[in-house]
Amino acid sequence: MIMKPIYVLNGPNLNRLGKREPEIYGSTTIAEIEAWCHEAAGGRAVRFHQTNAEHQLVDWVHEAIDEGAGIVINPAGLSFRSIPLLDALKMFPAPIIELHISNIHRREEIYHHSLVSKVATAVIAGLGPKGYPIAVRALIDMVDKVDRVEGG
Ligand code: DHK
Repeated sequence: MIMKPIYVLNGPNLNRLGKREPEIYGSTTIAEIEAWCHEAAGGRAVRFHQTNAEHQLVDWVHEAIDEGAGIVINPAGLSFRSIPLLDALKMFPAPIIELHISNIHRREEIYHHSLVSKVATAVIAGLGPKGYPIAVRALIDMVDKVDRVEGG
């Protein structure tokens, strides 16, 4: 059985990880995080993307709707205001794990209400960059349960 890839999608400013507010986001770069995700996937295909453009993130969600088994998404600042991203994620038929490096609920009020959480299967916030491989493992466990049921 050919297993569909999982998507790890990242929103604006995450390309600056490593230099960006290290006291909040740590010093790990997005490239290091991508490597961790591939390693955590244990051979399952991972499509890892980052963009500063809302429309590109929406386009990747559309691609995942057609080709993906599950999504880990750090929408970054788009978490709180993007109706287009929410509308795209509503169409996604499989598990979604929303991830934030920081604990957004301990930060400024503007970061407290994620629209994406309304459609996420699970939310991880505050584990730092190591949240990514944890999210990948958790998503694969969720998806494999579905595959096993469907695949028999
Ligand atoms: C990353 C961002 O860029 C912020 O806009 C979010 C999130 C927090 C994170 O913790 O990964 O509010």
